[in-house]
Amino acid sequence: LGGATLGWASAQRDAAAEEAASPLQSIVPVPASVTPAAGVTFTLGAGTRIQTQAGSAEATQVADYLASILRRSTGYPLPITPVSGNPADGIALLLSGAPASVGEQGYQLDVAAGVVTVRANKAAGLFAGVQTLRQLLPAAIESGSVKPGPWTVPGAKIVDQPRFGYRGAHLDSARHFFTVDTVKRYIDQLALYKINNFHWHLTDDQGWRIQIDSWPNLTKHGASTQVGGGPGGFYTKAQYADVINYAKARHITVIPEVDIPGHTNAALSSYAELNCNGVAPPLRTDTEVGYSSLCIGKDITYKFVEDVIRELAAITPGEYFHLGGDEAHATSDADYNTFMQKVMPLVGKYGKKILGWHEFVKVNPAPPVSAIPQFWGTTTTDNNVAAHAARGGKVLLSPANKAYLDMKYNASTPLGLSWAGFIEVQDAYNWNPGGYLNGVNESAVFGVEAPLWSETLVKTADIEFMAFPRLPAIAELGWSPRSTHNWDAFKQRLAAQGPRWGVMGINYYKSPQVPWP
Ligand code: TNX
Repeated sequence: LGGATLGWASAQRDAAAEEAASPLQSIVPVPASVTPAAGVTFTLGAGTRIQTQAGSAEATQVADYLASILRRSTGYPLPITPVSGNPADGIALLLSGAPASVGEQGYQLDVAAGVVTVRANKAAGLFAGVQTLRQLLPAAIESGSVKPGPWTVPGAKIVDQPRFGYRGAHLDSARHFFTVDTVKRYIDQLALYKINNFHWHLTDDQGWRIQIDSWPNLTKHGASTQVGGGPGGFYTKAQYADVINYAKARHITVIPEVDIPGHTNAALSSYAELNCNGVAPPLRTDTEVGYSSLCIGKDITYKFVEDVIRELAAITPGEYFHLGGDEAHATSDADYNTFMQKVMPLVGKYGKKILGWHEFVKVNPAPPVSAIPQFWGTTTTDNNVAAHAARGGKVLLSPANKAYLDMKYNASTPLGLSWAGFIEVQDAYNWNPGGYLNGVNESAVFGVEAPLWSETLVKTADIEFMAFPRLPAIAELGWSPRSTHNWDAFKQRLAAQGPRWGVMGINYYKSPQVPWP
């Protein structure tokens, strides 16, 4: 092959002709452009070093991350050194020389016989390039113990950048409590597929999971159970900060969600004064929705909400705060409107922008145009969401019948729910975020997010079974150009991920739609 950059499709064909199962054809999400370099191979060896952009702590952090993955399975020392001049050996991570077109999150990856170079404009791009490099190495690179190798990378030039700046995953820690370690493991898995936002559902009817100093009974009482009646749990502020830092080192921003005014039984049970009748209801461990509401007419409700937003915003570096706002069936429309008009400005007061489940955009006067509705419906028309887009607002897409990772794959799936239907892997993949909702075209799409509700999920293996392989499908919809969308090609790439998940101990669903090796 010459030096000319080929389109994705022709690169696929040429690579297919040369080498049947090249890792260059198996990258998920598929890169915008891959140009194989025939006959060229880089081999990671005992003497390989990782060079980073001199003087960049962020680039060095990416190098540390890469080294920590590669050292485990190769056993090589992989020292990290600042680059000087034009790197001629090892793996180089450079914040120079990337095309402007790859933006802040994209990268260029060049694999030559002697040197692998990742170039990006920002550290986020280096991090994305490192995820691609991981997938170009043999599956055993993901092993937690030393393996023999050889550690080869096929020669190529990859130029890649995301379709949407926001690619999210959500986890419900309220219905069932998940330990910090479980959350971190999921965050590691998100990073592998270039997801850059973690939406953390921290409160619901069955449990309040985040320490709030000014309202201590929220966790003392409100965190003490979960669906099914187990002991529940909560995150201290220190644990929350630990997760935020862990995610940040993986270029993932944490978005906390406090779901109000509905989905609040745990809070109402913790403080009698938050109830209109002054009586605290018992804690709930069932999975009903739509029965609880904060008391819209009481002043203390807004003191409570402001305290929570203030304390949580203060420990949240990300731009967004998620207000929930869904399924407020126990709140009248007028009360919902009153509530949101009072509460939305509090998010701005503490320096954050508003995210919410899409119902909140119905309020009048309309939310600020910077607010983002997260569409979770099962229809392709929503007039209030379309009106928000018509005002110039952006929309986050999580259609429940496509993107909900808690829906069963089929009738015999042991976990999950089915209110939005069954979602096989092909269903999760076969939709176009940029043309899904009427009145919400590509330019109005903020991004894509895969929610994972936990009514039926209690442990890491459960999370993984529902997320894999659908999470990578949603990740690809968020990252890869629309022109690459092709189920037959995607299912092959997905199949090639299976052995990696095997090495990583990920409990994935072996969908019959995917030709697993
Ligand atoms: C609807 S999606 C809910 C959640 C449930 C979920 C289960 C949304 C905004 N609300 O409270 O956990 O369905 O799939």
